[in-house]
Amino acid sequence: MIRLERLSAYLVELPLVHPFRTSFGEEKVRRALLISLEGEGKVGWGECVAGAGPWYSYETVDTALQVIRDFFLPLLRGKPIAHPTELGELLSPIRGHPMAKAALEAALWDLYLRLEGVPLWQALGGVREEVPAGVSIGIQRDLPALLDRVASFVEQGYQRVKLKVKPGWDIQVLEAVRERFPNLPISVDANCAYDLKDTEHLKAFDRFGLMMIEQPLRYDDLLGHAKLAGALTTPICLDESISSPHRAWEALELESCRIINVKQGRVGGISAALEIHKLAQARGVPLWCGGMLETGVGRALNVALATLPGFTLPHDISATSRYYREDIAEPAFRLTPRGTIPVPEGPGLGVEVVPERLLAAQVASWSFRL
Ligand code: OSB
Ligand code: MG
Repeated sequence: MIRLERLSAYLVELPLVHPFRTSFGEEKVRRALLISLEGEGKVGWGECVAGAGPWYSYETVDTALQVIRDFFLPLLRGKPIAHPTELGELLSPIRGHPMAKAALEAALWDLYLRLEGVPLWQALGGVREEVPAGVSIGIQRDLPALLDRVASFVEQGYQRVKLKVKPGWDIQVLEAVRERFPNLPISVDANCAYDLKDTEHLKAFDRFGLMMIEQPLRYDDLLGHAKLAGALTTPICLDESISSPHRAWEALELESCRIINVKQGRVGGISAALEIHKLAQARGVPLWCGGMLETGVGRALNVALATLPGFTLPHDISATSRYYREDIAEPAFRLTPRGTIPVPEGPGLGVEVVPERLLAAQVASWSFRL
């Protein structure tokens, strides 16, 4: 039994090495909320993947902090926990807020496994010690800048590139990149920038031999995606639309997608991600692990998840240096010459938060007795 003693929250800001532009905006600095749980003499860490504002999802770092403080804490107080999978039941009265729940669940798994001395990837049933790395490339100033960027990542050894697209930055982009890199595995991510009325336009993507088109339509439009899927040969992958295991089930039943991008934060945590893994495996639907420009804490969790057998496509898991000059956690993630990212070896998440770096990146912090 773990008696939890303290929950702390740290709002940090890390400047990105390169600004990241998508169809919904540009990020120059990653604002992240880190959660730590103390108990039985150890500390576990979790990262909340909510953004600074409600653009990718309705959650923000501030809404996450609020629900954790006002609604999660009272449910946790005075309740010893035998295993992290008990958290779902404890938090079941709370509707929504998957990213806030996921951050807490991550910290609990990390604490639990540090006490047990077991690495997360092993506890989850991982089957590989390194995962294939892809890289997500934001919308650039112009085509030459994009081509340079793609060339640099291909040279580094990434196994596929994902290009962010939107109306006005799509067909010409694909023509240019495909011409220069005829055999490169390429996917595109629209972050909801198109409409079902754009079906004819989207059909033009089919000739570029893309691995998939990610989230072309609205975040809540499973039916629209099912209709679009019937018109395209390029497989549809859903990201924003898969906000829970139940939504994954609906999407699979409706045939809204042939591939799922799993982000444990978006779906409500590790247990929810494992449920989706089970659903997808039963139907032979391939998964891959998405990213949210996480710090090393969140990335460690993504790497562990990506070792599961159903995660078969290259992930949005890139080297630390692609995101940050200096991360708050150690060791940094490095790309191998094989284009993979190795799983950290230590217990739990397998990375350590460096106190001086946390302090340097910190904007505010809170601490609550449990
Ligand atoms: O849509 O996959 C996305 C980053 C922030 C928010 C949404 C997305 C992304 C990425 C980056 O594509 C993935 C990464 O962390 O490398
Ligand atoms: Mg996406």
